[in-house]
Amino acid sequence: MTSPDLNQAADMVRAAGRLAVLTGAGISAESGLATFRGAGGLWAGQRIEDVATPQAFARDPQQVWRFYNARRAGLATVRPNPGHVALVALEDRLGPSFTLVTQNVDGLHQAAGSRNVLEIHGSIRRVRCTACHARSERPTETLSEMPTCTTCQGLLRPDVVWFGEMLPLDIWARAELAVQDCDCFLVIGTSAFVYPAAGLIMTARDQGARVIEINLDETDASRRVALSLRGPSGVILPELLRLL
Ligand code: BJW
Ligand code: ZN
Repeated sequence: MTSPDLNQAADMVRAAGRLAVLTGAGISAESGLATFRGAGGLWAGQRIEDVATPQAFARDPQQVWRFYNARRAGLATVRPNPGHVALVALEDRLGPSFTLVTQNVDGLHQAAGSRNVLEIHGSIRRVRCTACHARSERPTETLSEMPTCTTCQGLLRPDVVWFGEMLPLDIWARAELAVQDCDCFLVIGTSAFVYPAAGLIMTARDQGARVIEINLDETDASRRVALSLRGPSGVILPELLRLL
């Protein structure tokens, strides 16, 4: 099934020398992971803005670790969906002219086979010591509610970016450069509520890129984009790819 909008999107993608992509929690929804906002959001009864903060961790690290441990355990059984897989195929076609920027911390792009992923909000599969700042990969093991560093016994935290924290500067710089330099920008499965990630949409638009949104619903970004494709990314992305 094709629509005029999908054909137009395919034209824009085909014409793009350089393509950048921004993904959010919505691309992983069809893998069974909850999104942050809206019905069935992640932290029952509480807003993510109130728990994903350094203040919440300082106040009650066990409660924050319970939240992240539950999500880490959930990752053991989830698999990438056709949306993730379609982005691998786009990277295969475009090579270094393709940049994938993700707000997601779930690692599903890499699990699908994407090679060059800019994780601007970190990774739930990694931990970081609050004392010596050493990072380590802990992709699958079960962690306690007060996990400690094997080197210095400091309290570990998830290696993710909470509200009020800086994004990893080198990764963010690469994301900004790619968006400043792209001809077409695909914005997939994000509410465009959280900055500075949402600001990339204006960066792309202001430098003349064609911005295409793929989302189930209208978002804060919808009125700023050239084209909105409404529907599940796990269906739309493979269809788009088929038209290229
Ligand atoms: C589908 C679908 C399907 C569903 N197919 N679509 C004003 C006041 C105070 C602060 C600020 C302010 N203005 C800006 C700020 C800064 C703040 C911010 O943005 N706050 C907002 C509340 C306004 N930002 C920050 O603090 C950032 N740092 C920063 O700015 O540094 C500079 C600074 C330093 C010091 C002081 C101040 C500034 C850091 C932001 C960190 C965000 N971290 C989180 C948690 C990561 C770890 C974890 O996962 O636990 O990142 S919050 C959470 O939101 C997570 C996500 O990456 C992020 C974005 O969410 P996303 O991906 O868009 O998900 P949803 O659920 O919102 O949307 C899903 C979408 O999918 C929906 O649209 C659905 O319709 C769609 N969908 N199924 C297609 N099948
Ligand atoms: Zn340490």
